[in-house]
Amino acid sequence: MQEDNSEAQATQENGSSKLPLIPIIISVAALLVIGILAVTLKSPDEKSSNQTSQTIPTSSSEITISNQGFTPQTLRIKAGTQVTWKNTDKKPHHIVSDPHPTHTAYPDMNDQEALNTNESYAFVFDSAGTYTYHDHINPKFTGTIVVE
Ligand SMILES: [Cu+2]
Repeated sequence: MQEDNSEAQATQENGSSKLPLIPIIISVAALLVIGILAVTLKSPDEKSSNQTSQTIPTSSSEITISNQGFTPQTLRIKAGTQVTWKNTDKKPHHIVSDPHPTHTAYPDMNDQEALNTNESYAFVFDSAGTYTYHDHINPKFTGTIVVE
């Protein structure tokens, strides 16, 4: 007898609880649709903000190396500028930070190997400061980059 009563109560509870489920399912489905729409609409913005947060240079500047040395010898740039050294000489040149021969002042900007003819090396200067460098193969060739 008691079992019958509990079953009846259970079915009643189930029956009565099924009715409010429908509006809940509808509202959850609506929230899901809104959420999916929000994500799909937001995703282009997130992609573009990710791109700007990467170390993409704001501008670029080129220095040439010839048998006369670096041109320009002193370069003024704003932080975030990418500097590209291009070797226009017949002989190789190796871009490294001062001092010679340890290159410890700004090791991040040291090129790993020398540039042969028409090869180039690029480095982005993110922080303000005065950076002096030289050609490790011919240390008389020196240059300065002033980052503002
Ligand atoms: Cu050196």
